[in-house]
Amino acid sequence: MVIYFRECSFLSLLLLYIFGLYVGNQVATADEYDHDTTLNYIWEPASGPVHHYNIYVSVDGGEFELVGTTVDATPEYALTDAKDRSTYRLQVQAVDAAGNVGPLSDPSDPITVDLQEDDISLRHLDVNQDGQIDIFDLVVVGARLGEESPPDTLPNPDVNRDGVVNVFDLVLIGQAFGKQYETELAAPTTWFAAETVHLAFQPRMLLEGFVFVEIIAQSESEMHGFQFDVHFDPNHFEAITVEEGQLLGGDGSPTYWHPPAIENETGDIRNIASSRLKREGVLGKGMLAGITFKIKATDFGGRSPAHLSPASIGLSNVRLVNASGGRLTAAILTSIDWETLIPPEKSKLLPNYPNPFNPETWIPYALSQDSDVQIRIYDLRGHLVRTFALGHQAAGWYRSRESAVYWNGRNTVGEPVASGIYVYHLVTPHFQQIRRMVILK
Ligand SMILES: [Ca+2]
Ligand SMILES: [Ca+2]
Repeated sequence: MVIYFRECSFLSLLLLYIFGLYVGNQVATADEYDHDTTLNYIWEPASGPVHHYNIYVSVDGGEFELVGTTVDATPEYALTDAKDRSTYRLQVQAVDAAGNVGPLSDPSDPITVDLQEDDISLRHLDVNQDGQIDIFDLVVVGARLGEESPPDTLPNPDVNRDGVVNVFDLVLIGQAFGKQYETELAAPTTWFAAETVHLAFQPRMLLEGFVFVEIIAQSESEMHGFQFDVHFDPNHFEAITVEEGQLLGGDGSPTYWHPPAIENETGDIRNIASSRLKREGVLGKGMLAGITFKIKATDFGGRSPAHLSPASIGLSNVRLVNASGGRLTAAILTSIDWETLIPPEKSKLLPNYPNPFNPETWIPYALSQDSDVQIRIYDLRGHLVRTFALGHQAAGWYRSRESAVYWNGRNTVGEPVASGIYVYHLVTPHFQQIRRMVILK
């Protein structure tokens, strides 16, 4: 928004006293309205019995020409359709009911219309007109990439107003990410989809002293874009890189990945964001983004990350968007189980879950060293019911549903076993442990 404000004084005392139609001090302002510019002029009324005013305008130093009159004695005039880069000066002349005309006022100070000095205005970048530039604007552009977009389209994803929605519009929004401005427009109602997207951190060990933290989403609703900030404890971590995950582009759709800003001094990574560049959204489970951290602690010898708090990395400003620009509800599991990064000091067989169960359960365990692993299931009479030969496995934790042993409650020949107590037995060359579980039917 460009506001022009000029004031000039001009007077002719002689004419004032003779005609009473002298026009006093003049103030001119101009308001920008999207493409065209309207210059709104006001001036101090003439002292005599004014019927209306004549308006003379000079464009770019040319002659003053009569461009119109006011409808009555109200001392204001709107000069519409002023051209960008042109300079305007105004003179007014009071006219009384009998047709007597006063002298022309002195010319106003020149006003040059210069829309180009402002980059693309925030108002254009704010596609959904809610007062801030963020992923909600980006997804509208991403969903309409390649379309032509007339200037009067609302909302208009063609933020640079060159007539087509393309990557330049994406980049402009990306550059303004996080900016806000005052708007008198009512914010559009952001509706929330019924489905919840589950977000969680999943750490993976890289080389010793480095960890790769995935931000995983599980969505039963079509997701089109995301934006969030990550905070981390700068005493323990240094963020090295942030990379996009595969979820949004997993079906081969291109995406627009907004490179986030890493601030290691404060422990912030701001505006991690991406949008699909297709109309359709995507659902399922996968990584939104992955962050490589260096773990700073000097005592981290690959043994115990116990000094790391489960909340040492967190998410905020989470915005998940569907292809219609609707907001998906996010359920965020932020605590990180750092222990899973480091193999336990001793191998262990962990309680199966669920227990009791019918008919399926998961059997978790942990290995202190690389081992050949078997899990055997016996009934209480000592008969072997089922054997899981897991082969040679790396030291570490096997306790998620993806990594633990899954048992469907059937024996070696595929028959469902009877209700009752069963024993499960972890066997490695270095370690054995037995636990009990109960099938209730
Ligand atoms: Ca917006
Ligand atoms: Ca454009």
